[in-house]
Amino acid sequence: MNHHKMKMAVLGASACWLGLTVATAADEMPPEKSLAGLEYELIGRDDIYDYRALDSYSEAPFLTTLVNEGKLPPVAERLPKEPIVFKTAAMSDGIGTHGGVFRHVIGGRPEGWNWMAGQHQGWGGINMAVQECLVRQGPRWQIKGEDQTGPLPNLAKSWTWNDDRTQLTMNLMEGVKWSDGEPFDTEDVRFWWEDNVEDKNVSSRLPAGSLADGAKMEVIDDHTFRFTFDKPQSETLVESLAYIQGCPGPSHILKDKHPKYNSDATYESYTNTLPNDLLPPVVLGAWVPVVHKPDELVVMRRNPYYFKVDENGQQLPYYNEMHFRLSTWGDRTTQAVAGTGDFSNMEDPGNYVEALRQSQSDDSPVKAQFGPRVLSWRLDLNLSEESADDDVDLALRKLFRNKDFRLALSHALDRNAVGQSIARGPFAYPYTGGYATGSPYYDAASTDYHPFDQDRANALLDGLGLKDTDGNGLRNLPDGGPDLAIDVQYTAGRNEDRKQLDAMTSLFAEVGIRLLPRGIDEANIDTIRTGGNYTALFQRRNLIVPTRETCESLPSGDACPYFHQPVDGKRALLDFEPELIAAYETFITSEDPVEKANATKDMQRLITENAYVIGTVQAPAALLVNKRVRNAHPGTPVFMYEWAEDGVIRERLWTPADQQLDELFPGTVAEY
Ligand code: BQZ
Repeated sequence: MNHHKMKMAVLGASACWLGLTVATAADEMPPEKSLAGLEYELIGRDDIYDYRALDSYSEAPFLTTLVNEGKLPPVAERLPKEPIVFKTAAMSDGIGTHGGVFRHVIGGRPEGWNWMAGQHQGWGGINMAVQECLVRQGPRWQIKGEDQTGPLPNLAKSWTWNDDRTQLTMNLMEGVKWSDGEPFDTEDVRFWWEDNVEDKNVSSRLPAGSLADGAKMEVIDDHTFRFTFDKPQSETLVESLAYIQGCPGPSHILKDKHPKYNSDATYESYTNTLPNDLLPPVVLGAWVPVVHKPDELVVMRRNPYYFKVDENGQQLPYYNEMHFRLSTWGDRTTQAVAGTGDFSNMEDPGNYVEALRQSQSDDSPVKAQFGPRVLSWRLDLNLSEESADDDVDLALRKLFRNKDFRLALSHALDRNAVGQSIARGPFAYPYTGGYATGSPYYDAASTDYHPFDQDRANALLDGLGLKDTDGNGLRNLPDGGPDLAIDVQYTAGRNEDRKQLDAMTSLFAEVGIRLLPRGIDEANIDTIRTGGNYTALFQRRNLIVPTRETCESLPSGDACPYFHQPVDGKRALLDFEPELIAAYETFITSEDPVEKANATKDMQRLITENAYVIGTVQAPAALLVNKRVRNAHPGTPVFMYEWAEDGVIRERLWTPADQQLDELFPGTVAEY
């Protein structure tokens, strides 16, 4: 069967120069076989939680002791007027009981506690255990289609639009407190926005100007604030205020450290003002870090001020303690399968066969079930000419900015071979960029596939005048330049990344291009990515929902995407980037579902036709949760609107008393 569909296209400049007639072909994606086996019932948007005052509240019993000793105010005073109330009917195992430990294993290391300045806490659910955000996306996987109108509320309990949708007024929960007992209010939100997001000197996760063109914020009162936009926006825009972009930090701690309020401070000192060994940080999250042993363990204790309860009035979370063993991502799966860890997003296809085999037996501590393909890997070429380090780098970036060059790389990839290099079997499916097939926005017909075709790759490279001038088997940069060698950084600790890079290195060598892979520490890869400090970067990225970590994949602001950043505010856009910017804008501004869907199809087409990134493969993932853990809904996907750590709603997980693990620090909470 031949799926190829030919289409005439405008001739590339290089092809004209050679006097060749080259038609670019839009190839269709090969048929996909899904491995997804998740089953669940869809529920209404308000079925998971609401906001209301209950007649009475209770707390983890050890907290009552602390209250009696005068160390904490009574629970009713620690909770907001109307806490978030998790509904029993939506809990797969029902109302829980306090106590015990939940054990995570992660491959990351906490960078620091100042997430407002872009620092991460080590990923794998540790960021999300300390940060709470204006709205929430994770649990949306379970919401039925007609209720998929936008994000779920969280710190912002409600919001309204003016008639022409140029103003968004958000109402914060009243009486929420930080883990040190100080009030959370609009001053924290103002500080987050004005002095972090909109301050270009701070590497906020929501880069300045990227929420929407000309967005401004004003405070109305202690619990009300308003965004004003240049153009009408849609409900979709509010999604951008979920994790990791819309999560305020403690202004009462941070303001004094910020250069705007402290003349002795610098932006560097501000970013590093909450180093990873300074504990406990002040958080809104369900657990507070109390111990950090580098490369070993982070221990967190329950936050006595957490603003959520169950329908019996029991304050959440149910677990008293959370452990994050600082190991490797591969070890996370190994330990979950062995039962020494409670949770893993199984995301290295190299482990799948063995993990599946072990989890089949009745006495296995975990069960594994695949979701759709949401993991996708790609090579990001740095498209910024302005930030090139030297002449060779500049020559490379000029090539990267050429569509024929990017397409040549893409056609040089035998994606089946790349996939088989990480795991034999049916897991990997080709990926040429854009939305992964598991995304609600994926459209196969708008996806340009780039089949493995070395002749085509060679013709494109020849067309660019890239010849092997010194006869060593590698093409040379133009004008008698050195060998065409591309330095590629990747996360050293991820086997699945390294194996793909090995396969890519030999495939690119076959068309005369050398890849020079350089493994980077998990702790540094993030700063390298967001700072655009690389020639090329190979990594797993999830473009599933376009409003999430948008700057990774789309030109949502002047300094986005990360792989095409300006220098001193200047950059030369590629010819299709304005169209991509327009498509994203339509997506966040339009209220017409058809227009929105077309905008995501446009994004998909523009990204893949132009090989904006060089995608390799995409694979499904499986979530592993220990069977002691209750309320882990069996339908939870590893990733959909957010990672499973958010989607599984950890504050609502529990373990029956007789199966609870011993706590390392029973009877204690963080002390300030
Ligand atoms: C999941 C996730 C939760 C970041 C990180 C990590 C960083 C990226 C990405 C994943 C880890 C886990 O992913 O691999 O399964 O637990 O943390 O946050 O790869 O390097 O920067 O985007 O989320």
